[in-house]
Amino acid sequence: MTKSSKKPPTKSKPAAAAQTSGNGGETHQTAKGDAILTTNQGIPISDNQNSLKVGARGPVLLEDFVLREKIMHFDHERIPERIVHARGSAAHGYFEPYRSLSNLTRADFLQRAGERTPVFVRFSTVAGSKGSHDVPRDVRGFAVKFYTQEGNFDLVGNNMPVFFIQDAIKFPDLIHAAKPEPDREFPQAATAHDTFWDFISLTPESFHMIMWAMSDRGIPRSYRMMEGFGVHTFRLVNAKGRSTFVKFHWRPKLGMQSVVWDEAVKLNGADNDYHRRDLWETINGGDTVEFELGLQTFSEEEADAFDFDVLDPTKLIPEELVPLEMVCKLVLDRNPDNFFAETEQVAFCVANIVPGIDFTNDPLMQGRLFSYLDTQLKRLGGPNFHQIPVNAPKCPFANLQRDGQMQMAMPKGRVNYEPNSLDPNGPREAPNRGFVSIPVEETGAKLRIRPESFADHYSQARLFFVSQTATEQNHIVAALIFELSKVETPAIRERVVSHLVHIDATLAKRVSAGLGLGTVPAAKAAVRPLDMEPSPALSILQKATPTLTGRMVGLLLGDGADAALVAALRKAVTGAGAKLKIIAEKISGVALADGTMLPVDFRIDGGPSCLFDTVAIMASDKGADKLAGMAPAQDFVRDAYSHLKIIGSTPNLSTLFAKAGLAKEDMDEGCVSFSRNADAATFMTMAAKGKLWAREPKLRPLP
Ligand code: HDE
Repeated sequence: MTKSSKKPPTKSKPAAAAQTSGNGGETHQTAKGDAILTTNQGIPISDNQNSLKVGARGPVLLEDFVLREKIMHFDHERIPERIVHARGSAAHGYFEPYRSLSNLTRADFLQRAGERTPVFVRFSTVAGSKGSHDVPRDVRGFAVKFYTQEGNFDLVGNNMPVFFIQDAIKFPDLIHAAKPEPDREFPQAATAHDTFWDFISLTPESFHMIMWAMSDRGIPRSYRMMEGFGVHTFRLVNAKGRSTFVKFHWRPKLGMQSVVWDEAVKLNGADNDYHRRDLWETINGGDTVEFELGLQTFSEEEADAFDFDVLDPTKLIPEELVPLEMVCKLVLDRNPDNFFAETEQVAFCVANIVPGIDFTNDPLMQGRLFSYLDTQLKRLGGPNFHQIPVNAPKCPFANLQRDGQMQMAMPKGRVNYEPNSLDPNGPREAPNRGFVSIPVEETGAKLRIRPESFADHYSQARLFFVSQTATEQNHIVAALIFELSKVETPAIRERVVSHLVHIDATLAKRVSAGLGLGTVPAAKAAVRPLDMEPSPALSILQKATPTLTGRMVGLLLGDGADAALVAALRKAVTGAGAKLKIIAEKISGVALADGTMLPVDFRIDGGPSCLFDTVAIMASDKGADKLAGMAPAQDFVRDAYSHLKIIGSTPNLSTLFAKAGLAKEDMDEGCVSFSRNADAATFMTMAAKGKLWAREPKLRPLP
């Protein structure tokens, strides 16, 4: 028994927090207007600190309904996490067409230029659990719920335009293989292990997606800086019933940006919530997150003429073949009020579609049409999850479905069936406005078979690889070597390389050399791969334009830095639409040469350089000496250099650079000296170009 437990009972009375009731957010208040705590039954609670006991030290009574209700509710706070895409972050916003798309679709929300439709968008990783880190090498989910006036349309996409498998029946196998291995439950949120690559090596259709996943698209810098895709071919159907095939593309306003692998590894340690925080803080700070919607539209006849099948989700349509028309914008401008109620409970469903949009026979999409409703039933516990505010349509909705767990609606009257004559004002079918599936004719024998037109597994993987810059190709080589070096079974490594041979001979040779393998014979290919025209649109770097908008600049300050230099940098950073964060020895502030104390955002060991897009370091001579002796400052410089960042620094920091392992000859064009205020502009021009790729081969040589 502890001493304190023998003390006489105390009654603490901190201010009671407002307790809102579940129904409509009404707050229970005292006569004076102070909010009071109540149970879920509305009974005022007199003491929220002590359970009901017999005497001060006696047993707790079963009749303590306040305790039992509170603990019962707590015990049930968690719902099953998503089997895939468990970790995600979301935001509210709106969607707005630039022009009417009535020539293509009768979808109500696409008829009028400038008309806003509310949206809720959830970004996610795929493989990791809810509490996993934000920057694993992984695909990212990009799911958009449009609350249109003709019901909810969910475009449940990814940040890559193709997928690993061609048929939904393989999805459980793919995900089992990618998730932690079942006997040991590791590795978490990582594909670098035997079971994943075993499955991949035996599934040649996955190799196009593997090229994407091993590219820098697998390690985005921010949810704000990645593309999104609907993946499958959909249909748009206009008022005349004419159907046009369509691929949906999201393009980030800030341009695409990724991190380098070592940066991702360090980010996951430095800030587990790197992407979540980035999205939240951007919107919380009053900025918006914007994307454009682009459409690739094509007819049935055009589709028939392609070298690939548009129903095959392992294929994309090169933009050079079907150009992209940017038609709408998506603006995210409001964070959720409550993560659980909104981000966790949001239920996307590929089958949520509105009149004017329709499905195709893509067998992956067909499987998804079943899966999402089924998974929501499990996660959200019953058939009424559409009534949860984040899932409910924002247009009137009515039918004769009734009852079920957690029914919140209160239908009146005796009529719960249709047709009926007893409720003439009840909901009726709408033959003209209602959703009508496009009457496609389907015939054929009942078979478990893949079409011949799905048999080419390597041509587009090759297209992707040859469309990358040398730097981006190096990253794919490095990623494959990294991942396969974590695979313990040599035969799996070899089998993967046997597929790479079909994609690109040098790619296979380089990966093989990196793994210490000799010449690996090619796997058996169903169809000989074709050489397609390279598509620059598939490369991040070929599309990049210099910018620092929406980026973060980290300024490490030692004692006594020049206030004018700091001010010049701040002005340049703000002018470029970026944010400046100050890192220093103490969180309480850092003294500048003119005696002013500058507020600090990060203590030095909590603000490593991997958190920033570009960095600067400034100090007085004395401050520079002190920084040189601090390991976190040395790491700050070493990592910034190794992550190919532009580094601005005052000239007195050479000892710090030397201690970080950087000799004079390592000082390249990415190391900018700050001696005059005007140097801030030179630094910013350099930094806007992004990473200094020329530095990379010397730091991370590859076969
Ligand atoms: Fe999903 N997927 N998926 N998926 N998916 C889920 O639904 C599934 C696929 C995607 O932020 C689950 O609510 C099957 C492709 C996103 O809440 C589940 C197949 C694409 C999200 C499910 C696929 C996606 C999910 C798990 C193969 C890109 C997160 C929780 C046939 C076009 C949505 C849930 C959110 C979530 C099934 C393949 C995107 C189990 C069976 C291809 C963005 O229903």
